[in-house]
Amino acid sequence: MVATMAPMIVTVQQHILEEQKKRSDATGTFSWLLSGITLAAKMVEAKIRSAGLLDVLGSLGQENVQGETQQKLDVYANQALLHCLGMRDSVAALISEENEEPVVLDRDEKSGKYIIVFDPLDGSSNIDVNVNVGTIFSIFRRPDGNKDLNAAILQPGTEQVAAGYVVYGPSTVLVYTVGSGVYGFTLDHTIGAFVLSNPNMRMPDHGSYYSVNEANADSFPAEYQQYLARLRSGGMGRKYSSRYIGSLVADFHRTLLKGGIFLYPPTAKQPGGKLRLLYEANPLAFIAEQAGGMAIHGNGRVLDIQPTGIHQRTPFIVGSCAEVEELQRSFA
Ligand code: P6P
Repeated sequence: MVATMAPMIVTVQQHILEEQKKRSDATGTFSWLLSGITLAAKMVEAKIRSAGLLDVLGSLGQENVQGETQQKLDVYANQALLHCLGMRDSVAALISEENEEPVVLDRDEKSGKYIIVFDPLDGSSNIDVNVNVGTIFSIFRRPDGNKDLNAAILQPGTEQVAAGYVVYGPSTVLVYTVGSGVYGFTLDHTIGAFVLSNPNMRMPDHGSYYSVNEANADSFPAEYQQYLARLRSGGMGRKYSSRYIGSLVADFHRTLLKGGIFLYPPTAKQPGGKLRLLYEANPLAFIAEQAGGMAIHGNGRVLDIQPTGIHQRTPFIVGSCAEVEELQRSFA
């Protein structure tokens, strides 16, 4: 009796190594970096899974650099990522939503080759009501010969070499791109590894959902109000439903899988938009475009924005080409 092989599984580590082989500058450093992210994600996931049983729910009674109340798990997730990535050589700097300034690890431009930007736990206020939350990351290479680390940190999104997110939900899914397509991996607890579950993810050309916080609608610029009115009235030739979870990674993941559009326009309270460019909009825009979708900030492409600060915000509209192009025409 010939033993049958278990069905072939591909872990995220194996997948990254395969992707690395396709690249002329493959050094293996990059896959080592990503393994730091997947390790931190497993640490965070373990805490979230048992959050109700441990004293990790609720707030710490202090605010982060954004002036937002820090949840206990925000701090834990941030420490996990700083620890796991800080141990990786070749990292020049880590930029986190939770840290006012970059954490500089290696100023030498010959050894400190990568800059990693992340939102350790986006949507964390939803944890206490058991709603999906996520980790978002973006990786840049430090330009050869770069002497000004700050300039290397403030590169436009087009310069990202990798981006991804982990959505902690009914299952824990890691989605990433290194610029040659988008791949999804589901955490298999029986082996403790992220296993390929969504090869070559494509965003549908159009969808039937729109996702926006309607409570802010009265203060949206006119183009957005007119666009949403057309969506609601079937003026774009199809019926739409509204879905808004209020956790960016969850709203984005649904849009990636089902199509449609997610919008966080300028509002009276946040005229420059609420979502952050470096560790929310850029990585998700890179993934959306790699999957055949689009991401704009109004009349321009998110990835083209030249950052001026590590915590700057931007209006963020992402989704299927049909829906995003229709909005973009309003700004022409
Ligand atoms: P609002 C969560 O706080 C977050 O940063 C994103 O995850 C989410 O998309 C957005 O804010 C929700 O903001 O103003 O609709 O509650």
